[in-house]
Amino acid sequence: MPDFRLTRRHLLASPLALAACGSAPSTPPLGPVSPLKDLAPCPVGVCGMSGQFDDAGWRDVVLTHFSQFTPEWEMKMEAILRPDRSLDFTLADRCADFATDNGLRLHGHALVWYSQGAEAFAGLDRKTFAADYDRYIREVVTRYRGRTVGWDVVNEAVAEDGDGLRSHHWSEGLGDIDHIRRAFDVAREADPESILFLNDYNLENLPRKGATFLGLVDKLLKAGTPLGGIGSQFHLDIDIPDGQITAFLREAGGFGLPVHVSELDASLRSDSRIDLRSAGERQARQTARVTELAEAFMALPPGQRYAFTVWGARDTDSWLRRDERDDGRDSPLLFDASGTATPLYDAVAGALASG
Ligand code: 9MR
Repeated sequence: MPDFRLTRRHLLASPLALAACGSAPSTPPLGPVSPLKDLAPCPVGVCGMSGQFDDAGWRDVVLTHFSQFTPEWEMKMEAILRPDRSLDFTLADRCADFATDNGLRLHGHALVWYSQGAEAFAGLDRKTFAADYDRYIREVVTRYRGRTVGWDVVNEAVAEDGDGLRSHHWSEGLGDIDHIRRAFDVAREADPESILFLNDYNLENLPRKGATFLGLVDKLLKAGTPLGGIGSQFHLDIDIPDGQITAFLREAGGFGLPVHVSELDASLRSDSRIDLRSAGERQARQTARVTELAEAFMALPPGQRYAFTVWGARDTDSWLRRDERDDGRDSPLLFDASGTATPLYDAVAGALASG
């Protein structure tokens, strides 16, 4: 059996690694690259949508490189919850079957999210609101019991600017902290094995938000909530100061819980900012930040590395490419439209292989 593992030496000698050091890449990488899932000593995840299951190019990238699957939207209320609060599992089942049929670990995403479920729960008396909230969580988690390794139980609980928690229909109906505790308790009762995550974004980017999030983790644990894992999305800002990602991950790891890099992508777009840097300079910055993230993840004790998940297989699969500001050139992921490795592949492969 040939040994496909990438060594650090191999990566440092590659044109893409040179690009990361500041020189322009001379040629794109040639030929197939090593499967990420074979290089990494931990699960490597990807999100996907049921509409992609018949796309041969997508399947090839996903089944070659990844060992864990997060449904991009089919396990959210938008797919499962009908207006009368009955449940429709058609698409969620399709995703669970895709994972099972292809030997991928399944990560459930997401039970309670401030941005979903408001219409179906509007105008209910408190008793019905609470009962249907519990029922939703119980039925969804029970249906996939034994199939999910973990669930994002509450997604994006912290306020945008990090000043406390968000206010929304769930917090108004059941209380700020109480709706969170309740969701974890019901999920735990429905599935004693699945690891239950609190998941959020911009935690590395806004230290204040990171601190509020970790404060919430602490508070929940002290209150006996069955929170079992920390999910940090990492929709990365490539201009985040050096060291900030490492600092956040180190602190998050301090709880001793499994940590999930749950939705990595790194847009090259500058949006409203005036950016005079060349494309090469921005790419070098992007590669450096993703390298820092992957290395900081690998610095966690092995038992705490739940998974390193990217939010899409190919650049063209990214939600960022569906944004109206997109110019069709953003490359936020590890593979391009044709399934060829981007510089981010090397960044991630190098760090994961070193573990
Ligand atoms: O990428 C997802 C997109 O396809 C969905 O339409 C959208 C709404 O369900 O959610 C996107 O994923 C989000 C994730 O669930 C939570 N963190 C932010 C992600 C990007 O918006």
